[in-house]
Amino acid sequence: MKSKVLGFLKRADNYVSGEEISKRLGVSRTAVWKHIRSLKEDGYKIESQPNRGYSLKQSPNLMLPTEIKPYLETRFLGFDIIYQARVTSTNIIARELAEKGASSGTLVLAEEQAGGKGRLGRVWASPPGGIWLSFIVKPEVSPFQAPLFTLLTAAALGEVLKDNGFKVGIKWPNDILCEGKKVVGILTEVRAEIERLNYLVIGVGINANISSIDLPQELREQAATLQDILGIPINRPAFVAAFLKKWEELYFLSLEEGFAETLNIWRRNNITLGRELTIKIGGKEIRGKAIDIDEKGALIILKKDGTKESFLAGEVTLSK
Ligand code: BT5
Repeated sequence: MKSKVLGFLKRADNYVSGEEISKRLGVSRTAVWKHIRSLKEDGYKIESQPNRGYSLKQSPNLMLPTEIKPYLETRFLGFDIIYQARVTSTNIIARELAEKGASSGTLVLAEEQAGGKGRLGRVWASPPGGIWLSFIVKPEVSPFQAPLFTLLTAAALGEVLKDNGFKVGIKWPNDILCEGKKVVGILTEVRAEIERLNYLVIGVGINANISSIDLPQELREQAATLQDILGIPINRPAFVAAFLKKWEELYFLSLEEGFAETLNIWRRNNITLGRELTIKIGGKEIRGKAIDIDEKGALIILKKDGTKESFLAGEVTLSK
């Protein structure tokens, strides 16, 4: 309802009366007034004049549900949005919600994370201006298919970044680079029994409207931000909605017809295949050439001795 009240204010050229909003939405004038008050608390600058009603003067540059919902074109993703300005980690919140039975598609968003998580306990720098989000999905698939959803997420993001004019390269399994530097990291967490996947939490970190000087010094060589590349900020709510739409499209396609097409999109946008690389996993370090990904999303490496080995996880360093 709050989004609908905001919709009236956004569409109005100037003032719109409380009476008109209340009539059109079928709610009381007091209810309208309460939503206006709540919007003001969220940071919307709304002027009220006794005989004219309300006029929206400025919207906050935040990832509020009321900013994202007007762009949403999904079938289930983002129907429930949990927004908090500052969190420890959106993945942690999404997992807690999933444990309490939150529905598939629940989206958690924050402006800033104090304890953003990478893989294997690594830290993800998450200053204000980025896109830090996690969502819960509950596909009826085997737990062994979980890694495919990281690739699906990278494929969807790659497409949306390209639509926005960026040249992207997906580095297996969970990074997206622009101009050779990391702009996106993906963290997929799984809750499963042996035969059944209970839920996935897909965490996505995008260095969107950040200047790289706001990233920790030690990351500046290896990380880039969309705002620095483009020279201007992106429309974060529109970008998030476009990503969720693309993600959902690949999700239904993959569940209905298998992951082949999604993996092809991943292949088209990747910078890993065909490259000499080192992969580190569990204290082992293997060198070789990446030749393909298989139907499980595993990276197939042709080793120096001519044998092949496939990896479902690992840390890849591309050779120059
Ligand atoms: C990742 O881990 O790339 C997964 C990052 C997922 C972050 C999202 S944000 C929303 C959601 N909530 C969370 O708490 N997490 C998810 P990994 O492959 O382990 O890469 C981590 C490494 O990337 C670090 O060790 C740094 O070297 C580097 N790094 C950290 N912050 C970065 C940033 N903002 N931009 C680019 N590189 C970064």
